[in-house]
Amino acid sequence: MKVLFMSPPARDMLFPTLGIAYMTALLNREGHEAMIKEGLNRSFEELVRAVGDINPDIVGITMNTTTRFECLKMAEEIKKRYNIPIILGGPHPTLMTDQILRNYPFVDYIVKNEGEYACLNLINALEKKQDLRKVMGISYRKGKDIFHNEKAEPIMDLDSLPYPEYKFFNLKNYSKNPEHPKELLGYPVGSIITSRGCPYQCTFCSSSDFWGHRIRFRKAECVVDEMQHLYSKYNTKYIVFNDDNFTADRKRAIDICKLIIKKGLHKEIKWLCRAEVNIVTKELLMWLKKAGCHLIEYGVEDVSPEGVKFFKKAHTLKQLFDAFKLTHEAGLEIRSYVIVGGDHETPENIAYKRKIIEQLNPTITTASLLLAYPGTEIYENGKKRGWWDDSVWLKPCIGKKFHNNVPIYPSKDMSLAELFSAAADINYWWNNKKGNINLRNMTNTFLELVKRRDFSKIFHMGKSVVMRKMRGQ
Ligand code: B12
Ligand code: SF4
Repeated sequence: MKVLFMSPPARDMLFPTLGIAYMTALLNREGHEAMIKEGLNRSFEELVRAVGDINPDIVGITMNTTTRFECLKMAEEIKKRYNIPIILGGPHPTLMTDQILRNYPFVDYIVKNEGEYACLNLINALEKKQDLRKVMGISYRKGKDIFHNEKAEPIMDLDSLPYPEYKFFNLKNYSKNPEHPKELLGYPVGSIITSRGCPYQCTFCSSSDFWGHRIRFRKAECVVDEMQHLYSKYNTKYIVFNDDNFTADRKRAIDICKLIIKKGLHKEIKWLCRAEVNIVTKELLMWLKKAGCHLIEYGVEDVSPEGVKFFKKAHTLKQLFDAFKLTHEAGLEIRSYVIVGGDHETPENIAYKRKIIEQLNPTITTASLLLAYPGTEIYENGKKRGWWDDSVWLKPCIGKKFHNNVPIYPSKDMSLAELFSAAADINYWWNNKKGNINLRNMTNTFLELVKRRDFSKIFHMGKSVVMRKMRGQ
């Protein structure tokens, strides 16, 4: 079958979308004709018109919660113009399957959770006109009825999957991102995922439910072969490891580093990864540095005992300090992710967070508002408290209660506008201090708010700039 995978229009992306690249590679290996039209730097009209030119048998769109309306609009238009069957996959359709099938008649199939084999089995069954009842991991509409099949088994041997197919991405388009190392701007950027699943259950995250609580790892050899493949075939000199926790198995992470060095790839490629502070050791960090890692991202989220408890983070303050100290000593840069908001959030807690960030001294800090994504504990909490219900996903979430089309989790002691200003303030304060203020990102946020006519946030953004100027920051 001729299958076209698509991502929605985007102006800025850090690296190519792995999910649709994996499925394209698998379908092609299994005898189908799969391809990708990516949304980066393409307009809505360009993407929809491409479907007419390519004339596929079926279109698959990758969708998360923030991109849901663009994806649905694309699906609707494609159906209207070409009457082609549509499959959706990704976090949002997995978590809100029934709602999507009931409300959007132009969506024919949803592939839930991990997509590779479920999608392949669906395409095979459609091609052979077989009964879909036996295809695990999918939901679908038949006439007026909606069917939800059994969940598919997780893929235990991730190394049996082919490498993601990159040839349909313009990898150079990702190379201009100011967040990437300056000396590598202009080189194609690659992304690799070496494990799936997460044993933790942070209250704001749906990742562990989506992929499973047991981590499935790829072998070190296979990971480094993929790096070699990206370098030899695409001249990729910058790679982002997209695992939720790249170092979850310390021995495997060190083995990957040793193999990178053995193959000499550390001289050619720079890379970054994400880790949890309670896992890293001096030895591990030393190997990461030697093997070309330049930046490690830690999910700090909050630092007070109340905050750590609210988010169900697994670390202590001591582990944070120890990990940051060792990481600095290893010569690695650090990005710390922090969250503003939660039942425990107060102006005093924010001041404490800032004080600890200063002591931890990361290279970059990214502070985000606490947003209630579907499938998370905080989303369910909010539902029980009557703050929102599932209908929130059906309409554009505009106004001060929302950010990026997702509800903001309210705090007792701070208004939503104060939370918004506090997050923007931390980002500006720390990143300005470290000399990495990114004008392009600030401008993009501003333009996005204008586009959504979110005047309350524009007001607070402006107010916080004026306040900073008055404080001489
Ligand atoms: C890397 C990453 C990013 C990158 C994006 C890179 C990119 N180009 O895709 C960056 C850093 C930019 C990013 C940004 C954001 N991200 Co993010 N991100 C991830 C992360 C860590 C890995 C994604 C990945 O590569 N996975 C590996 C591939 C193989 O999986 P996949 O793409 O999901 O695809 C599989 C299935 O979903 C499915 N599938 C996917 N698409 C399709 C399509 C079809 C047709 C089919 C059949 C199947 C299918 O099959 C695929 C193969 O198994 C995930 C967490 C995770 N572990 O997945 C979070 C995650 C996807 N991100 C998340 C969020 C919330 C965000 C942000 C909103 C954060 C923010 N506050 O700004 C933004 C949104 C950006 C945007 N506009 O979409 C959430 C999404 C939750 C949700 N309900 O949508 C996740 C799940 C993390 C979480 N903690 O909950 N993110
Ligand atoms: S935030 Fe990270 S550590 Fe926490 S559950 Fe999600 S993926 Fe796991």
